[in-house]
Amino acid sequence: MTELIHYEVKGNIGAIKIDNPPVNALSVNKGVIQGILDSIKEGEHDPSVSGFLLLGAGKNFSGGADISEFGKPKDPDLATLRDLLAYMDTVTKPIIAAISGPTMGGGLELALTCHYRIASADAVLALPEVKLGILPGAGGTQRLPRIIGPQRALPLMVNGDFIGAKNAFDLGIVEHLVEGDLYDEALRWSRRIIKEGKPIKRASQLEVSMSESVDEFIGKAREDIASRWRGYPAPMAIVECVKAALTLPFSDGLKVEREEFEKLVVSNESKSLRHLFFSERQANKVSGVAKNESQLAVNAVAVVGSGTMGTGITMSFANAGIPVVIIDTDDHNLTRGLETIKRNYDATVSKGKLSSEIRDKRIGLIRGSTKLEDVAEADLIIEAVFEEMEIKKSVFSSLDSIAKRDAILATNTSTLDINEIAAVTSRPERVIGLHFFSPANVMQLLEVVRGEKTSPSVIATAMAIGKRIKKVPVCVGVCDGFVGNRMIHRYIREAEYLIEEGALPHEVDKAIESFGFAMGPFRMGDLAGLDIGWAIRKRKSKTRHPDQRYVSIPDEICERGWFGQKTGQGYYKYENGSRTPLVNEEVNAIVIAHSANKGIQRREIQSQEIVERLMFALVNEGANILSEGIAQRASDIDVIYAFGYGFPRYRGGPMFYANTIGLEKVAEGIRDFAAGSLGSHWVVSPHLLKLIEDHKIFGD
Ligand code: HSC
Repeated sequence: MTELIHYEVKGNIGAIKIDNPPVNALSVNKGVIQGILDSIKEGEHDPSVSGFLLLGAGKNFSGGADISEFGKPKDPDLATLRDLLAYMDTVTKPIIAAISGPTMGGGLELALTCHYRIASADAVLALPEVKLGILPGAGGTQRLPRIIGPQRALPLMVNGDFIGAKNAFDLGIVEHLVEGDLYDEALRWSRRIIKEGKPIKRASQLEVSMSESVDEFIGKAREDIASRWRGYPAPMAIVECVKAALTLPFSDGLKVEREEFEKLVVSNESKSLRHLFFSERQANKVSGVAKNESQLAVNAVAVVGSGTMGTGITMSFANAGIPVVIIDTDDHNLTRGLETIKRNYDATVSKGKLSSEIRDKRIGLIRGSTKLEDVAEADLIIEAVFEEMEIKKSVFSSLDSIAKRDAILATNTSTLDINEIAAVTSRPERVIGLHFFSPANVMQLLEVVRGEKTSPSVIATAMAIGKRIKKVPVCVGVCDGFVGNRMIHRYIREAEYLIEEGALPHEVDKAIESFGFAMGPFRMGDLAGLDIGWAIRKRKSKTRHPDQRYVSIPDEICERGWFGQKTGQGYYKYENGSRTPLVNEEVNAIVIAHSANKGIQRREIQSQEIVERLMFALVNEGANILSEGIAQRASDIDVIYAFGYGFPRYRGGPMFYANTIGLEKVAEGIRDFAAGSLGSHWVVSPHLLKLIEDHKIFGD
């Protein structure tokens, strides 16, 4: 038997412990499932065994099927999860699952097939397969509706929600909650069940019923999913499985589930989502930073600057329970910043997403100050002042003289050279970039920008603190715009070229939104505020080469005072404070006149060209970034785009998408664009060409 399963007979109980760190994944090829099956079979034939206890070693029961085995050959001599569960449904002695920690996917399906379930207080249950583009494929779609009813089961599976032990108990998934030591209590409880002669409860034999008509229930679910999950096939497939649970015998329902699962697991959507699952975890591994690198304790944070970024960053720390002082030497700005924070929290409370107690607790962790000296107690100081090198340098030089010797000095710059900022301090090894995205309290992405001299320990601390405040941290190197913004500039530039050549802003947005982005580039600009880019362009205008192709349409829009949603119009019109974008005919006229002034013959541009030009612009720049070592790996870029820029997750990020469609196709497309009359700016990235030459793809 595999070493990953420990089987011992404790009195009359056959105790089976899954011991496959780090999350007790139910691997086929490592023999984990076969080990459980063998143990149960052994106990079935052992007269001294009256029942089984199934539990996980370490911190959890099981994180589910081994995701890394999807799409790979399975050892035909070893049992699959379905084999195991089918056998468990025939066992004549009670099986009790003792659930602890994350119990997910196939792990929960295994528990649902047991006859009783008990859970420790730290247990977190979910059928999160939908997040990987698949569905619970080991009977979960048939058993959960039978245990808790379809109305409760369906949303849990469609959203992949995590629920705590108490919630699971209230729903009836778990029969008993354990306070003390899980193993001891589980043994005691199992013996009691057996002694009392409690019946074997098989979920597969439960009646599934509901008061509402099945057609009505399923019809509503289909409607809801069609509107909420465009581009994601798994949620609709889950509905079909639940319908099967409601209308077919258990064994036929399993067949439907299996068919739907097999279709999904080979889909590009699922491959993309699985790629992002592993990529997000891979991004935690930073070259030159050991796994056990020493970290600095961060118990107090200071944020310098109380504008949009400063307030959002402050909230991110308070939300994670970390005390934070927000500093602005201008009293008026500070008051406004603190009011913004309060308003944001109040809005969340009024939407019912936060209790007033938690709001008060969070606000209680935030202190405002007008004295820079108040950074003195902080372990981590994040500067979020105006994006101007001289201002940043002056702030850093002051911080260096006030902050504790071992404090980390971080900048939230989105463009400036961190090495230059670090150079004004006496501790460049403790200077790092923490590039938050607006709104910083909402957006998940955090670019951790390592300077030339940033120490491994500071990088490790920054990555850890990023996770602590529930961000997705990705470590990148220094260049103008780092990874995300450097690429997005190419994308926006291409969108501007497209409107100069013949497309209208709403046509570009429509094509990109149909591709799967939540918002096209022009709607995104309107939301972010067009004045920000305008100010940057004005600053950079002195250094712009006179021969460089430059689209002045955004400037012409800004000159009219149209900065987007906040002024009621930008590329679009927004009537009566609404956020619904309406086509702005005046902007269309500006665009058309602009092309005429430049002598550009406008042409009809198909959405395929729009999508390809914008996507290839991202991919090509991503390839350059990789060759310069600014991003450590292609998958890091995908994580940045999925978590920070609304790239459709079911396409896996720009680099994965390029792999999906083929790198040759990308290079060919770029060559075609370059051959066009206005395409001289297109040059295929040498890194992309090298990959093609070597028959490789991004990530190899
Ligand atoms: C599933 O169960 C399908 C079923 O319906 C069965 C279908 C039947 C098919 C039959 C076919 C015949 N597998 O996240 P962390 C790794 S689908 C493999 O940092 P945490 C992870 O990559 C699965 N590896 O830990 C990382 O590796 P690294 C449904 C897995 O403590 C390491 O573990 N389950 C893995 O922050 C640590 O991960 C899920 O979707 C897995 N299942 O969070 C749950 N899970 O160190 C996915 C993790 O090398 N997992 N790893 O980078 C999670 O959500 C989180 O990992 C936990 C732990 C909350 C479990």
